[in-house]
This record gives sequence, structure tokens and C-alpha cells, in this order.
Amino acid sequence: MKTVNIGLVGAGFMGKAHSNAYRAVSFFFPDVKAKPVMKTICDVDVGLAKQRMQDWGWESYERSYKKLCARDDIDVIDICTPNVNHLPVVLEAARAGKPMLCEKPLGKDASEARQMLRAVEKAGVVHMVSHNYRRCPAVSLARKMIDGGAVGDIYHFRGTYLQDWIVDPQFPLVWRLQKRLAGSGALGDLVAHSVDLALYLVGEVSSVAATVETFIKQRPLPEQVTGGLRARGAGRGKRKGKVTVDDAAIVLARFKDAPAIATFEATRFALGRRNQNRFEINGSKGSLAWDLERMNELEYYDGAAPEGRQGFKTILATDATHPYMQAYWPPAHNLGYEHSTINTVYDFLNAVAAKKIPKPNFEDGLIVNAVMDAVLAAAKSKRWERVRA
Ligand code: SOE
Repeated sequence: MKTVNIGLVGAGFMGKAHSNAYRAVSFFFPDVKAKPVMKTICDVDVGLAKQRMQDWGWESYERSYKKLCARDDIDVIDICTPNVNHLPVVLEAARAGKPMLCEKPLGKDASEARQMLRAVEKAGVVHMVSHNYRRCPAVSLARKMIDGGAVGDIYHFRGTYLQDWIVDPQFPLVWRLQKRLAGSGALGDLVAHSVDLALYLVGEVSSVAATVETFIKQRPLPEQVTGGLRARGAGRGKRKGKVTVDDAAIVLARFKDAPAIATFEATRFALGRRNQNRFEINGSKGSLAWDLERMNELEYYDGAAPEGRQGFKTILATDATHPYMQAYWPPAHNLGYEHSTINTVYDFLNAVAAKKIPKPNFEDGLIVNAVMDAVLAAAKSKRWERVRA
């Protein structure tokens, strides 16, 4: 069995999700063509890197991503940092000739994504973007059903991604709320997922109209305290900073090679919707709908069902015949959020072993970034804008 030494950069939430995936992938997929060795976790907060080495089962820790990329005992780089650091780490990994998996969104904008695509193509390395929701079994099943003609010609794609974690005005000004660190707000964090699902299930977006909004424009500056963040000087004349990204975005879209039309909506202010990533596809022969909060289920309306028997039915995508499920449990022993990343890492490692570029790769990441650039341009111009990848 070929083994690959993994170097992971970024010890936050995505670092945890990817670390779990490297720990679990060989257990669930013993046929994985490149077995990962959890060699080194890297973070600029070296104390955090050391702690997460112990917590998550890495062999060593490192502060410098440049040193990590240069090491001969590191075969693959996984980028789980805040968006601002995707570009420098990708460029360093490409210079070192390392295959890589990068979290979404690829860049803060299309210009960064273009630089990263050029770098990996020049280096001739495997590259993939971790749009994990494609690999929820129910979503992969939707793709198979669409390919099999279950919905016929597609008229609508409707994507919504609703969260509510920053409704409290006292929530501090974290990196996701700062354009120089994130590139955009709900747009790049959440609409990016919906646009990638549309890319996977329908096709490439060609033009958009949009509006964005920042509901709370100033927030307390954060300070790093054990176990998380709280407003610096809480209760003592808190200093505030400007929110420089969108809190919510609503988008109209058209597709390049399909007559379908789409809407994308994302917000961090849908009080009560903790993490509702949802899509619905309506076609000439049927409809499909999926909701991350019920991630094992795919809703299917069969337009050909006999009169009097028509209605949405729920397919529980947990049989061994459903995508990825042969690796897990008997039917109806449901999967969770973390399995979408385990499935992503499984396909990434197989691509590394085969030296084949998987999907979604940096070309797809650039397309998603270009859509988001067009959304921001459309929100400003109040006109339809073309997507320029
Ligand atoms: C925060 O909005 C976040 O962690 C996103 O960054 C992830 O991509 C999404 O899957 C869950 O929410």
C-alpha cells in the first residue's frame, strides 16, 4: 500500500474536519490507493499547533508553512487556513511540487484564484478544492439521477444557505467579517457552496444580478482568549471595528450552456437556521431537493408517477448502492457532516495516487470565485454582470 505524508496548514475548524478525515479514511475505505500518514500540522499560532498535534493525532507540529512545504518528508499539502492565506500557501506548495487540497473559497477573489490555478498547472501537480457537500451521498445520488434523466430538462436551480451565528451585535469582528482576510462575507463563505453545487448539478453560471447587505456595520474588536473569542474589554468601553463584508447576499443567475435560471441566497442573519444549506432543482420530468439539516435524505418528485399517486417522496440515501455508502453502515444508520469530508479526502488521495486531477479542482474554484466577483460588481452597478473566470 502506497503511503503519503500529509502536511496540514491551519488548526481551526476546517483543520479539525480534515484531520478527522485523514484519521478515518483508511478505516472506512481500506481500498484507498494512498494511505495518509498524519505527519505535521502547521499553524502560525505554534501553541495551538502543538495542542492540536496531541488532540488530533499528528506526529509533529510546525509554525512555518514555508518550511513545511520544503520538507522532503512531506508529500501532500492540505490548506485549511483563513482565506487570506490560501494564495501564499498554495504558491509555496506548488513551488515545492506538492499535490494539494485547498479549502473553499479558493481565493479571496478571482485574481487570486487565477494565480493559484496557473501555479499548480505550471507545477503539474494534483489540485482539488474541498467543496465537501458534493460528496454527501444524497447529493452524489442527485447527480446520478440527473444524469439518468430523472428530472428531464432543468428549468430552475434554487440554492439557499442560511446561518445565524452573527445576529448578536456583540459578536466580535472575526476574520470572516473582514474583507482583507476573507475577501467577502456570506458570499464567499456560503454562496460559494451553492454555486459549486449548481456547477456540479446543472452547469456554469454565465451572468448575475444581485444585492448584498451588511446589517451590523461595527462590531467589538476580538481578543483571543482560551477556548475562543470574546469582545476585547467586554463591558469596559469596547473598541469597535468596521465590518467590511456582506452579511447577506441574494443573487439571480443564468447558466452558460443551459436554459435554466437560478437564485442563490445566503445570510448569517436567519435566526433559527443554524446551518441550512439547501437546493431544489425543477425540471420537465421531475424535481429534486436536498437540505443539509437532513443530509441523508433526497426529496424526489417523479412527474411520471400515476395520477393520484404523485408527490414528493423521500429517498434515504444510505443503502450500499448509494454513493460512498458501501464504506459505512447498514441502511438507515445515517451519516453526519464529517463524512462529506472523509469522502472528499478519499477521492483526493485516490487522485494523488493516480496523478489525476479530480473535481472540483482549481479550475472550478476559479469559476466560483469569478461568480462571486460578478455578484459584488452587480450589487454595485445594480445591473446584470457577466462572469469572467
Ligand atoms: C462558516 O460559515 C462555515 O464553517 C463555512 O465556512 C463552511 O464552509 C460551512 O460548510 C459551514 O459553515
